[in-house]
Amino acid sequence: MLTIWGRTSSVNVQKVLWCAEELGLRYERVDVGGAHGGNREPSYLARNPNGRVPLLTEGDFAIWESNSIVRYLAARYGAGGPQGEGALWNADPAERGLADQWMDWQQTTLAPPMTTVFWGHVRTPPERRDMAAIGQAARDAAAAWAIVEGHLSRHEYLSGTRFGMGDIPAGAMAWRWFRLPVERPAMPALSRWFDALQRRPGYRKWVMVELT
Ligand SMILES: N[C@@H](CCC(=O)N[C@@H](CS)C(=O)NCC(=O)O)C(=O)O
Repeated sequence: MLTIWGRTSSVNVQKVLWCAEELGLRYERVDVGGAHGGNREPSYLARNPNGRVPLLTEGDFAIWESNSIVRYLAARYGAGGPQGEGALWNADPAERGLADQWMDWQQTTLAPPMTTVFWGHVRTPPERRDMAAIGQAARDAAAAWAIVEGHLSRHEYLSGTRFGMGDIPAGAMAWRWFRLPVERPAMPALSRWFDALQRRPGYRKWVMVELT
């Protein structure tokens, strides 16, 4: 049985839950992290020494880091086609490499400013907000989204011609971008992609939730 460990308010947990829905997987979920705690327990740390969520376990196998979990699920359960292709997985090394690129980029470039904006507006009381830092992060995030806009003005999806694993990490963050009270420069291709994501049942179920 697949078990996804993590609170549903975490964007990194949302990626994994959305991915599992895309693949039509059966899984159980356990609330861990935030107010639920549990992620500093020795039994949890034994499987995820990083002490963060999400964690995915499958029997004795344990894997953490959200994007690695998405890759694992896509490769294991979404690659059953005759050419090794599948629902989320592209067998062609070049096309899969581009999906990997967007996944790594989400972690390294998009997530830092988005995290500052999200925490500033959603998880920090108004009197304690550093508005200068939040404003700068919002501009940095807008510059990062402009890179996505450039790609999406030439391609249907981040993963290429069809939806794939490369769309999941940035796609999960897009919901926050369009909900947060920030100035968003017009990005028509980004909006078109975001509209398409909102029609996906797994996205609706796990990502399109109130920001908390
Ligand atoms: N790079 C990691 C980041 C994991 C992470 O920072 N998770 C946060 C939630 S988004 C966490 O565990 N926070 C502590 C907590 O929830 O108690 C990943 O993508 O999985």
